[in-house]
Amino acid sequence: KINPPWWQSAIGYQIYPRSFQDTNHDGIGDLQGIIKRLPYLKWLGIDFIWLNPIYTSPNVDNGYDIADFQNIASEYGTLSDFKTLIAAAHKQDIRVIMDLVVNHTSNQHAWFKAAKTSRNNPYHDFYIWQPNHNHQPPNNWTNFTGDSVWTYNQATDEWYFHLFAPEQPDLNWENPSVQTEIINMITWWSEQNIDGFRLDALSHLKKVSFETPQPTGEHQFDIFANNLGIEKFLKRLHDTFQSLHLMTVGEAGGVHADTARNWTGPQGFIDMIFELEHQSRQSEVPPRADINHLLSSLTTWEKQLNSQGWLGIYLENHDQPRSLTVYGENNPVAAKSLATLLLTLRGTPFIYQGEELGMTNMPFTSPDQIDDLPTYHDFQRFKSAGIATDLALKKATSWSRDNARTPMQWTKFGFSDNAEDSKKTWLVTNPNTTKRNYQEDRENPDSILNYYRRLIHLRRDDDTLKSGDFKLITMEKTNILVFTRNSTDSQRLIVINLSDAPQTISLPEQLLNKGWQPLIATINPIPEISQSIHLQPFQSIIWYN
Ligand code: TEU
Ligand code: CA
Repeated sequence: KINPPWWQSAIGYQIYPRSFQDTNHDGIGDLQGIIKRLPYLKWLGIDFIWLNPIYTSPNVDNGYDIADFQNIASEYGTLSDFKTLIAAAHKQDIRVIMDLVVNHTSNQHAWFKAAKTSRNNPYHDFYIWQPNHNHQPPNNWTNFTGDSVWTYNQATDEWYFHLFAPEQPDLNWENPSVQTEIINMITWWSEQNIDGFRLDALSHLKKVSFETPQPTGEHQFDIFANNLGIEKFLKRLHDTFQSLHLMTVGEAGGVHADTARNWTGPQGFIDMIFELEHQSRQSEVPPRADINHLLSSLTTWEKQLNSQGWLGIYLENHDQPRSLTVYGENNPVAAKSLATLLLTLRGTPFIYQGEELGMTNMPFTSPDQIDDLPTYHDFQRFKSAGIATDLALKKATSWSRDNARTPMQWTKFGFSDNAEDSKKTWLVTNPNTTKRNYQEDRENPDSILNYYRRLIHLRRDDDTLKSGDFKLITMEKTNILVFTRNSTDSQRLIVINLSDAPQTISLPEQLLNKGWQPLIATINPIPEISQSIHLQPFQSIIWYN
């Protein structure tokens, strides 16, 4: 038997550096803060961390608009702090992966500043341009932020292309010099001893012909994802990562389970894939995601990738509202059931900072509290449609990315140690930090945090949970998932109730009399295994044999 690569038996933790831990009282999280919390991550049982972008950036999109790929934003610290962080993490056997944002740069990047000055500038062809005719954008495509993909540039009398904000011009991957520059940059980071990359917006690198009509409705963005020809770019990146021994997890919006085998698996371009299909997108008040959609897409991916590829499993990240709010109506027991789902599927689990504390969406009370630009634009759109301020704010923020970005709740003051500091954080602290925070929850054996920790350690020591096959047993009841994980000589039976009602499920004949022993549950006592099992609201259970 070949030993699996390290990342297949690892548990990941996503850090949003801006909100993780402030150490110099400026209201912004920093690298020293991450160093300070490494012992916590060790205690929790984490194997590696993924850092959202910490590069020099004007922060139009909180670091996803990079002005200098090879420098650390001064509010986070220095390159020397970064080296200290890597060394300290490695000393504790915690690996570090960075965010690689190469679909676009900031418009403040030296390349773009040069590119926009003249059609003859050597950097002009680093970006994507179309000539100007009658002051009309070259086509009518809408980008991911809801605006035109085109912005006019006076100096060259051209339009440049951007899938995100106008301050994030897309790189021209057809240009071999762009590829070479990016590969040099990756190599440089590898020399700083990092262990891998999360690849941002990876499926969007290849653009289709600008004559292509844009579909409407749910397929609107299909023309931006996984386009024919992307293989060339991915192959070149793959060869680089492979030669540098860097692990990769690629964000692959618009890639579907049936075609994902080209992406991950033995023949794939990346080690793991972040699929985006299980997410719900809506702006309801209060925000409620479709749990059956979550469970059915996750199981579709699990079945499709069994033994042929590897998923990065996540329920939260910096782009999504808090899972406990959208799937669990803020009921603390639901957080434990969500933890059970996250940590028992086949794939590498990624915990997003604060998820393990049961952090919830932020109850925004004023438009000044909004940071995320798309959220602010939504708010203005609702207002100009005549919706009253209060409701417009609720609608714009119920699904906002800001919900996941509020400061980490270490103490009753959030990520600060005192009341004064906690008043001037870059983004508001959720007021429920007074009741739900690390300091209190670590001492409470029944806390969400301690349930996470037990489950994490259980998975770490369990080869069947780490690498056994996934087999769906049933999903026929609303908001309930039953599956097994199977290795040659052992099985795990996992029952997850994500409904707020008591439920009775029936097990198929072939699963009875298997010598099941209870392992852990979100609520005790654990019922006996029989043809029918009664579950309490949000009760989830793991058995082993
Ligand atoms: O998000 C990318 C993203 O969500 C889209 O590319 C997605 O594939 C598409 O909406 C699917 O329909 C990443 C980061 O996670 C996000 O924070 C950044 O704002 C964005 O890229 C731009 O860099
Ligand atoms: Ca700071």
